[in-house]
Amino acid sequence: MMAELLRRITSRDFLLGRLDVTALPFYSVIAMMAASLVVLGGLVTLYLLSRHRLWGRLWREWLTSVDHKRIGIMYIVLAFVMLARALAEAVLMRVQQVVGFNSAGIVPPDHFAQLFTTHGTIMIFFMGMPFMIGLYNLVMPLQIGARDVSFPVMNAISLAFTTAGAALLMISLCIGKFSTGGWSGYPPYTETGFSPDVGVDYWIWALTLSSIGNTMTGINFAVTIYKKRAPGMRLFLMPLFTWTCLCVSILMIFAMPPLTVATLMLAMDRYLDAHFFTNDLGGNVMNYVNMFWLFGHPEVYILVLPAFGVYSETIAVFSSKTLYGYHSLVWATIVIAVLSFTVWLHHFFTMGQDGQVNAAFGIATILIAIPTGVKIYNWILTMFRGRIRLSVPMLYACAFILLFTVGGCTGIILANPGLDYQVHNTVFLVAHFHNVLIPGLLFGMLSGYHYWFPKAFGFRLDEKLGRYSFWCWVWGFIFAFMPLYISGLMGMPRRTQSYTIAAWHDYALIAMFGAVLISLAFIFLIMQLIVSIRKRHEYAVFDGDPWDGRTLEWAVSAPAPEYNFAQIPHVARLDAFYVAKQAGDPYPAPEIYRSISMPASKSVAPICLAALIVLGFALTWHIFWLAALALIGFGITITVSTFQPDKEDVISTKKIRAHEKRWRQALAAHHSDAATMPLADGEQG
Ligand SMILES: [Cu+2]
Repeated sequence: MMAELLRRITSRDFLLGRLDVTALPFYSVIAMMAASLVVLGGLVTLYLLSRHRLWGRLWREWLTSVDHKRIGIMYIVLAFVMLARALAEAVLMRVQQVVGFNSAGIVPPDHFAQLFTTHGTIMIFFMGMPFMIGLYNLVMPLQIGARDVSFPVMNAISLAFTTAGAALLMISLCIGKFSTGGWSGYPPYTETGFSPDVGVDYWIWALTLSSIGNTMTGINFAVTIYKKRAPGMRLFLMPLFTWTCLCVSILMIFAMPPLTVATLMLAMDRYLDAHFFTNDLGGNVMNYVNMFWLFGHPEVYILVLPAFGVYSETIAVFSSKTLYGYHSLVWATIVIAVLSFTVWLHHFFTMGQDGQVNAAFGIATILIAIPTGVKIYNWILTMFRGRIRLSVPMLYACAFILLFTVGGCTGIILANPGLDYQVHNTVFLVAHFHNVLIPGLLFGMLSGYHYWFPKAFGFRLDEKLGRYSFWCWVWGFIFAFMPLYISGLMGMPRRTQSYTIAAWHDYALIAMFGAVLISLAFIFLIMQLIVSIRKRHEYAVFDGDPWDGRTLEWAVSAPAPEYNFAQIPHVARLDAFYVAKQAGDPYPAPEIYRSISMPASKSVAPICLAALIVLGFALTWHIFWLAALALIGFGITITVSTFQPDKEDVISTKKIRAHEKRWRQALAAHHSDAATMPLADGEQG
């Protein structure tokens, strides 16, 4: 294999590898426009940063920061940017499926295949994962009464890995192409025989980098939860959101490595002719398929459990009630996490194993409905006879309960191998997983976004625009995906670019209308952000508890100070902060203020980011000298950083006392005119 590598290195253009002028996206007008948009967007961002002289602040306060709250916010910004692109691609695909009836339409097949591949890859790895990791980063250390995660520098480096993967996806839009092999990248199609160009290589390195980052995040979060809880906080006193974080972290530790291994083995097939997954020379496609779904099914719960965590917080808070059946909810979460490793084969019921095997995995799949059902009942019973406030986070929770249940039921249909033979590879499946992942991931993330935004930035988001966006999401989802159940039953294959069957056309039209509504929902979200920033003084919630919260993150100012807690709280029971509020003493002043040491900013993460982007790009284009340089640069950076003693910023007693004083004055002012405060009136009646 080494000889093969040497031959590859010497046979191509040494300096530029496969890179030449044909890499520019001249193959389609739409791709050209998209590439121009990305370049333009990048240039405008650079211009604005320079004009407002923000480079220094960006570097000092954000890029080199190891503060879990700032890292969390950066993850969420990444998720929103990538969501914008993947939504645009979704609309384009829906338009194509309308105009592609009896016609070639506007998007050529090769470009259409890139669209469904990038859409899926982004939504899973660069929208869903960063969004939920971002929320956990922002909130989990506060919820357990910690000052930061266990490994703050590694946290920043994990973000660098994920961002490097996302950057490769954006670069692929302008230089070269992306994979046409779908988000799951099945060989043998993704082997060099069928996909010789750079697309699959972009996909491989984007996924490899992000999966390594996610494994590190899993380790970091799990250790943080085990080791850094406030005194008195037993595991069964942790808020549900933190519980889901623990389960998701363990899932990531076990599920991400199979993906890293699968993509690296595919890379060995492509770069070194290794034949792990080819059809000949002893390779076997099923090796890939099993490994991919050994990651892929737990991944569903890595994405859905965080949303379950968010809903468990928002439903309790906006019903002004203790979460119903806390213990059963925790156990249901654990059972789902364990079962999620036992069902991967349902992703390939039709791949030729015998009926006994299919039956076993079908039954295991249906079993997951039991703990999930327990959760749905717990949430409904939490709302029962509660004083419900229908604020935006709660609206998303209600929509979730209704819509997710429908998605769950169609999942039970698909869990039957016999039925699966009828609808597999049709848009019925597309309808099902969007029906699970939009209410069960995206709505959860948006619920959490509205809920914790005040904690991150110190002001609330505009309610009215939030509601507009919410209704567009809900109806957009219904119109975009419910029709696909019907056309799926009528046999419309997924990933259809062009067709001649009239019966599918009307449903495609309705689905396109839904996609337009969803883009409207996204526009409202952006408008909401702009309007809320403009009105930030009117919406300010410096005292830190805008929703009458129950958990520890609401017991500090908003935004939280960099050290989180002037004095680490002692936790003796569930909802301790809420109970203390009822007793009239929620904010005990520390007897004595002490100075606090926090890990100082470190430039290792942004350097790693640059090295990893170059590494992925150079490997994709076979520029091996550059790849070697980037890898060596990355190695040296990490090694040097490891042996450098971590510096600490000492926050003086004076500074802490000043912040605490200002905050306590705001608290006192709030409580003297509580009647005029919006949205916190649930408890006054
Ligand atoms: Cu699955």
